[in-house]
Amino acid sequence: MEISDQEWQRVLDIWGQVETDLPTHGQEVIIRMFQSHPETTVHFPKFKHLKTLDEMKSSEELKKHGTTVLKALGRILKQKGQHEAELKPLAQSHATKHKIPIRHLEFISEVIVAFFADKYSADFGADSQAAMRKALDMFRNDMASKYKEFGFQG
Ligand code: MNR
Repeated sequence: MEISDQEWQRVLDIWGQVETDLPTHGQEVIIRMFQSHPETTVHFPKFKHLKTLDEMKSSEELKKHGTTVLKALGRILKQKGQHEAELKPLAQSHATKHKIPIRHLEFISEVIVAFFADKYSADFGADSQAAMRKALDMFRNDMASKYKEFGFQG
């Protein structure tokens, strides 16, 4: 899969805006994932007690997790595909410890694109959305191959 310099530029431009407040963006991504794909919550015993949207919004732990996820994703995207070093430990933990199916990585990818499109309607148009989708597809593909190396079919 080829991602052009211009496409990476689009991805990193929007990321520059996301990075101005990772906790708020991270919180929203996790909450949207839980709400649109409730089956993702099974991986998080630590968030089982959060029943309502208000409880999710008030959880500092959830916000902290969202920040961790976006921080890691940002580090990966900035490698513009040369992300082996960043991806490997993440694939290892998600394959062998958390056991997160690739399908669930697809859910979070969809959520990320939809949320940024809502929040940044002026600066994240069709071309930028397509570029971000390509970058997240690449991320998922590479996660899937690494999963297999770790013996997880995903
Ligand atoms: C932890 C990044 C998607 C479930 C982590 C950690 C990072 C991380 C970093 C902490 C270090 C570690 O354990 O490797 C990501 C990125 C994702 C992603 C980047 C894609 C953009 C998902 C999806 C999940 C999921 C989708 C489930 C539906 C988990 C769980 C933990 C974790 C469970 C452990 C949480 C805890 O502290 O108990 Mn993840 N993720 N993650 N992740 N992720």
